[in-house]
Amino acid sequence: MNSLQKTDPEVFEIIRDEEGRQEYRLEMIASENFTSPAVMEAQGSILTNKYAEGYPGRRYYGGCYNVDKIEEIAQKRAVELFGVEHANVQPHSGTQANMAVYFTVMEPGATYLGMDLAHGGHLSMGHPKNFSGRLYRVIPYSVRIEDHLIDYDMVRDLAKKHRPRMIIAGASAYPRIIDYSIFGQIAREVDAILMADIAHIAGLVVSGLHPSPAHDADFVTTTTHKTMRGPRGGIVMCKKKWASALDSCIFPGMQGGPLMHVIAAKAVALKEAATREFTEYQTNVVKNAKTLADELMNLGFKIVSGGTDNHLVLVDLTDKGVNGAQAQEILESAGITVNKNAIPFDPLPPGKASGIRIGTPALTTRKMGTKEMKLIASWISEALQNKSDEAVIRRISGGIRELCEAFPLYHDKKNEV
Ligand code: DSN
Repeated sequence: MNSLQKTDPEVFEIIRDEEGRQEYRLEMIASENFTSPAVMEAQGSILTNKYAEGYPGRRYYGGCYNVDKIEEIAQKRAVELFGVEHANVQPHSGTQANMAVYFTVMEPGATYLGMDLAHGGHLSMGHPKNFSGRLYRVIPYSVRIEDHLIDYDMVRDLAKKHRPRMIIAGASAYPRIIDYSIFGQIAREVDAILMADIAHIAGLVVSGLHPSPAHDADFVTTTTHKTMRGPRGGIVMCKKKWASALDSCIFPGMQGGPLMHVIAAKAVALKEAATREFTEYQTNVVKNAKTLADELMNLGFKIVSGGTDNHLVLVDLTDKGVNGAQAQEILESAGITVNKNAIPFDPLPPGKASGIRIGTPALTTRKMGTKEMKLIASWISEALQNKSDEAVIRRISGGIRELCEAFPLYHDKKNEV
């Protein structure tokens, strides 16, 4: 960091402040995580200097022989880890990965089915201001009112009625197992393409803790951060028959030069994800989320769907006298970072929302376990009940600081520097 400090002390100081925030507060955004020092080293490497438009062996620039090897390693590791026929590791993000699939299989105006954003879907699955909602006719499906599980009958009925070109199985705020075999059956019944967006659960999928869509889906998209714990970025995987159309859709179709430093970091993360330690980590992520959900229920909170099967918990605050936005702010002041989130059939607009989404991937990376989850649940409850009591919030924030000190972040990295 020395040269950054000299060249740009302003940016250096802000990064240092962010280091403090990450170190001493509880990071519970379900889509965030802490990458390994090795991933950051690859991402911060001189590969950022290289242009490499095209694909390994077929570049538009000279001097690509090293980055070719890196991209081939990343592709091979993705194919092996996810058990797929083809992988493109160039998408800059999860939304770009989804866009690549849409552009590969649909013309503007085509119809697709996606999970309703208000029921756990993602911006790139049909938000009216996103390309996904502006270019296509989106038919949203939702969860059932009685148990908050995906309404597969509704998916089938809508698919038969609208005959979509594509069905998307995937979500960014759904705490339960997604049944890809039912989605696959429905897609086959109506001759639609099935795309699974596993951005949130990819780490669980490769660790065998969530069923894999590799068999049923024509395309699988993911991000490489979140539970995968790699650099920010995306990957698209598909059956062989789509490989060449997909690749040319990504380049030259929608992206220019790939970010080779990020692709190197993806390769490192994919290697890490193939280890026994990673499977143990994912097992603990789920264990921690279940403990958090149980403990919050013991403390009188309503949890969407009555629990969780994965890395996240969706808390329904409708009977707590605070909305999601207020809860996010109160918890932030105590030192717990979460995000406001719509709950199914939410009476409030998304800017306020009636829930919060809490995830365990980042704290589990710090090696926190079920004991710490119970403590955190009690702090969440206490903070929300005593929102105007500064002494209580101060006490909780002091407890959080001590807890964070007991589970230091990146201590190995600091020793290396
Ligand atoms: N914004 C991410 C999330 O928080 O779920 C998805 O891209």
